[in-house]
Amino acid sequence: MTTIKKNTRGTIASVLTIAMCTFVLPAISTANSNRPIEQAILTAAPLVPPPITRNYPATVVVNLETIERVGRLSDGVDYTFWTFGGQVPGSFIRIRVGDYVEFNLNNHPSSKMPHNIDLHAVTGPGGGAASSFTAPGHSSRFSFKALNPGLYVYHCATAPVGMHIANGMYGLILVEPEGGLPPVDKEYYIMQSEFYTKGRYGEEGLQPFDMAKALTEIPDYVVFNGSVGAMVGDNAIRANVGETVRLYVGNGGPNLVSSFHVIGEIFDNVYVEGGDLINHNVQSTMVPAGGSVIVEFKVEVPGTLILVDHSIFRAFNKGALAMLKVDGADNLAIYSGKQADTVYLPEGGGIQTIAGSGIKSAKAKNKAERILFGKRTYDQNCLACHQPNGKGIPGAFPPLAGSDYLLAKPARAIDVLLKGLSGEIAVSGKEYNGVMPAVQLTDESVANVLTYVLNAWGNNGGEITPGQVASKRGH
Ligand code: HEC
Ligand SMILES: [Cu+2]
Repeated sequence: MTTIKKNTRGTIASVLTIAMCTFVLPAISTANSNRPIEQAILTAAPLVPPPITRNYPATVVVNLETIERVGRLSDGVDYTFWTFGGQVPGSFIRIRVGDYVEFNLNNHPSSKMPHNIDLHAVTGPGGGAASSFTAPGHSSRFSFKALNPGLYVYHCATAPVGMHIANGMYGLILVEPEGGLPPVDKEYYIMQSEFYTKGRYGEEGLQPFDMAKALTEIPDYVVFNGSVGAMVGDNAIRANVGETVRLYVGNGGPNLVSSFHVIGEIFDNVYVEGGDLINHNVQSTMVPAGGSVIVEFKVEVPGTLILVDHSIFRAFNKGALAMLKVDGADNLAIYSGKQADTVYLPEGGGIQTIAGSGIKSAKAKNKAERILFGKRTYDQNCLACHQPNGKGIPGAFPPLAGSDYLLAKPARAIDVLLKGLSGEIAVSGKEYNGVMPAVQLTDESVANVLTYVLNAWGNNGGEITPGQVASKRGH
């Protein structure tokens, strides 16, 4: 800093401009040398650099490093990420329309690959790709003028392009319009992308990239900000009741289109595809691979909002889920919380009948077969409520594993199945007050499923025969 000051004999303005920069490469800007020079502030997701306050263009120097490093993809799962700035997604870059950007791409000496950058904000061949092609341990510079405002994806475009993107090489650059964006209370950076690994979702260890899976476009992971759970629990993004929130959302792909949705909110404003068109009152918005969106909403009530790709198996089974925690006081006029939980008895309170699986029940030749067939009936007709392990769900569905109600009088269960059951009962010391619908099963199937239940999960055995069921049915 002192050296810079010693050499500077210009106006006070130029002293200030240079003093604000932490590290300035000698600018080689051709035209318009009275444009002030600034060092771009880069941030790692979910953080966003501060809004630009100047109302004139500047020369903005960007120094971005490509580095390959092992990191966490999910609990127990590591991946060798190729990154812009050491993180996935890459550093957020914020400039203003009309700015002249001097872009320095520095490829870390430890890299095994050459890398480059294609910024969708660039007007020029390859978005800068050829001009920024950089071997390990080298540095490249190119410059561009930001002609169009908007939120743009950048990514590596070194062959094989798909692989460089699949390994994590993408990020966002915001080109603010003249006059900037309207002020909001909170801004966050979120980028969706997929990972294609040799092992299945959750398979532990260092997982290599799987080209075959990438070609078929069936990823093992779909994530926000580079890993499963990057923004959940203590790492959730936050806001307070009454605040306005703006999310800069990108989709690095490489393949999938995102149906971006926030569970528990409605987008007041959507800058469609990151451009000028503003839509209002939107539930889910499409983010193309290699595209973006800006969404804005006001948080009115406290709680945890869940950010998802509403292609919903991606959210709950592949990782595309993040959290926005909203703190503050309840507003019961907008959202009441749960006001009642009562038993629902349609059509005036009679016990309902649910249709059986319709599978023709083969006649069991012996008890072992009866148990085998009974398990199939259980899986199709009982498992949803009483659970695969027979333990039920506390407060809702009683257990069949170790149920004193069942094991005391096994034949009573025939009536439960044929007629259904409702009202208060005690099972293994706990009260239940639910409704078990009558199931439409043949005598064979009732005998099979109860025999299975009596012999499963450590229950003490026994057999129910079709004859017993027939006599209870009364024919
Ligand atoms: C829709 C949910 C549901 C399904 C499906 C269901 N049950 Fe139940 N079951 C219940 C509820 C609720 C109760 C408790 C009823 C009460 O509180 O009076 C119950 C009670 C029972 C009981 C007596 C209590 C105990 O824990 O021993 C047995 C035995 C039983 N169910 C067996 C079965 C079998 C076998 C099937 C499949 C053929 C089945 N149920 C399907 C909800 C269900
Ligand atoms: Cu690359």
